[in-house]
Amino acid sequence: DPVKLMKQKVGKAAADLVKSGSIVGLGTGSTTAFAIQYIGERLKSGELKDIVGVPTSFQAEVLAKEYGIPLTTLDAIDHIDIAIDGADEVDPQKNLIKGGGAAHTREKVVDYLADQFIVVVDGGKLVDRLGSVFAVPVEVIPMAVTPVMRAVAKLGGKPELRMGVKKAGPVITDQGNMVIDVKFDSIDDPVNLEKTLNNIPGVLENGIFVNCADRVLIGEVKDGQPVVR
Ligand code: DER
Repeated sequence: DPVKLMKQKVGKAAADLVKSGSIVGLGTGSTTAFAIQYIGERLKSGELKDIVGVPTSFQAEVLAKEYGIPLTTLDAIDHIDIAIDGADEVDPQKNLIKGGGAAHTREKVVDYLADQFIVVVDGGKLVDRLGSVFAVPVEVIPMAVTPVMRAVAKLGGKPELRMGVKKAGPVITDQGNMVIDVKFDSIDDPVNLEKTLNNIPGVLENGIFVNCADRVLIGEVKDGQPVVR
C-alpha cells in the first residue's frame, strides 16, 4: 500500500531527527504513529538512548508503551527538545489545521512548547490557503455546544458536531469534551481566526496552529516509490 509506505518513510525520517537524551513530544495520528514506532526501534537497537516522551493523547500513550518509550509529564520537565506530530492541512507559511484525531488541545500545548516542532504529512495535506479542504476542529465543553455553534455560524462558519464511529453519539475528547468541526470557505487571516475562536465562551481549543511548525516533512510517492522532502 503506497500510502502506508509513504507514512512509514516520513515517520522514520522524523524519528531519525531525534537525538539521544532528548525530551520528545509524541503527536497523534496515523503518520506520527510510525515515528513513534521507529523511535522505539532505535531505542531497542541501542542506537538511541535516554529518551523520554510527552504524549499528546491516549493514542500516543498507548503507542509509546507498546514501543517501549518511557513517558513523563509536563510537571516533571522544563522544556521539550523536539515534537513530532501530524496535520490535516499545511499552508505555504507552515500554518496548520490539526485535530482530525480530536487531539489538538494537548497537541497544541506540547507542539508550541517544543524547541523544534516537526510536522509529518503526506503530500495530499498541502494547501494554498487553510480551510480549503478541512474544517477547523473546535473543542467545546458539552454545556456550551449550542451557543458556540451559533457563534461560529455568525463568523461565516458551518458547524457540525463530530459524531463517533465506534461510539454511539458525539466524539468525547481525552479531556471529556465534544468537538465541533467548522467549515469556512477559506481562511484569509488564520492568526485572527485562531484568536477569535478561542475567545468564544465555552471553547477550549481550536485546531488552527499558526507560527508553530519549524519543519514540515512531506511524504510522497514518485514513480511508485515513497520519497520524503
Ligand atoms: O489530530 C491530529 O491533529 C493528527 O495529527 C491528524 O490530524 C493527522 O493524522 P494523520 O497523520 O492520521 O493524517
